[in-house]
Amino acid sequence: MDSIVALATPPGVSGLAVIRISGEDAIDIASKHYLGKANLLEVASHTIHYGKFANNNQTIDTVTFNIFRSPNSYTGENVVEISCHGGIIIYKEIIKAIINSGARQAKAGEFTQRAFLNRKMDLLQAEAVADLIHSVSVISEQVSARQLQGSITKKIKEFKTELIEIAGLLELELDFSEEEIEFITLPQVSEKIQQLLNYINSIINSYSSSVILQNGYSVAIIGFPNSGKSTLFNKLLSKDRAIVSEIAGTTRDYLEEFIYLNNIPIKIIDTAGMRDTTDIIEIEGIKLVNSVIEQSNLIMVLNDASISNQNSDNLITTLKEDYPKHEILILQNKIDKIEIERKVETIGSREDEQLFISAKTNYNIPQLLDLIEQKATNSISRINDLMVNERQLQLMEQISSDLLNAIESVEMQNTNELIAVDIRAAIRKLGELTGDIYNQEILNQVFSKFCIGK
Ligand SMILES: Nc1nc2c(ncn2[C@@H]2O[C@H](COP(=O)(O)OP(=O)(O)OP(=O)(O)O)[C@@H](O)[C@H]2O)c(=O)[nH]1
Ligand SMILES: [Mg+2]
Repeated sequence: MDSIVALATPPGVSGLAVIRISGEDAIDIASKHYLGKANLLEVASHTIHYGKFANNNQTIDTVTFNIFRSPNSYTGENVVEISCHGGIIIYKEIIKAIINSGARQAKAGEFTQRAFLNRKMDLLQAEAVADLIHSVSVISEQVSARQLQGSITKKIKEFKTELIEIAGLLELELDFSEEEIEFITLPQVSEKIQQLLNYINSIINSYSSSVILQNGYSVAIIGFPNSGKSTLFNKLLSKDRAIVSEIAGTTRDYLEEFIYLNNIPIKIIDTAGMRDTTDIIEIEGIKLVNSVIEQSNLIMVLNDASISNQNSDNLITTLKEDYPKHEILILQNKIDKIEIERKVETIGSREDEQLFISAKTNYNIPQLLDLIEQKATNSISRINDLMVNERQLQLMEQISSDLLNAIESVEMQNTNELIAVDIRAAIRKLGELTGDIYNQEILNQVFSKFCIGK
């Protein structure tokens, strides 16, 4: 394959930058630019060579050439990694020179794609690489690292082997159907399939956890104008990010910021106050709020309890109707404004979860953060083996339905042939999952999410 080159580190001011070249001619191409003691064409794999990177006898930088020989490299091909000084000029000069000598600029994910094509890793591992690069939390990084080691692939391959065996036995019986030999009993078939089905379903169920780990657990602060949303937002972030004022309708757009609780990224979203309005900008803001709620994991309705602790009840009722699946937490704000005697009656009784706070004085804000942390932690508790992405989810759902069909087929006492059809369909999709079966479309889908240089 042709040789490709790209910057493997982020561009910008840094101590070092690493340029990676991969392909049959990688070492030949690099050696044309090396001024130093060794003969790069003959040096052993996994060795580092100090010297100058030169172009047309002009030194560009003092660098090291790190040599990896096929098949013992990331891509499985000959690989040279050139470590040069950081910055924005040097690496460009070096890449330009390498391209002039016969390599071409790598596309996004092309190094990892070659690693996959050379069987250095399967598709689930390749996807773990992308997840690792984009990891925003320790937990997702740990799951991706396990995935990269191939533990899930091993499990899936075991299940696949079992299914192939079952399908084989079922089909074999067809040849002997006259003699009524039974190689495997139908209850055995059902039980085996059920085991796999349970595993696949547990992974499907962990999808929402994966999404939360990747994008953050989203908490939307909703409420009437002036209830103190931006004040609370700033308190939760511990900085003055949003404008606070006594004028209703201060926040017109929405603002989002991340905090980390228990290593989970939490996206806090401050929104425009919800009310009937004719102000065109405010209407747009309120429309946006709906799209924000749609994507949030927790709705915190902030009520100005100094008006009344039931002041937002209409809003809460509407939210419950419009978003029946969303979790709602009611925050009774401005508790500092209420005298002690009234507090007792304000607390009242309510079936929804509620917390009394003062965004201004910080009253119960640490408790609120604890509560959010608890909810976020619960929401990701299901994740175990895999950071499930959309491609995997779709395949898993199809596999799940094939397996269910197979079990039903057994129960309906269908012919072995018919039962085997569903099992074969599941086997094929398991192959797509790990990348035993692939086509260009699947590869594009997987590798387009990578960055250039990986
Ligand atoms: N006493 C008291 N005042 C508060 C509290 N929280 C917010 N306020 C005040 O309430 C007013 C409105 O606060 P904001 O945070 O701007 O309210 P908002 O909900 O973001 O308002 P909009 O963006 O207009 O929808 C400001 O004057 C705040 O200082 C609180 O807990 N106690
Ligand atoms: Mg505001």
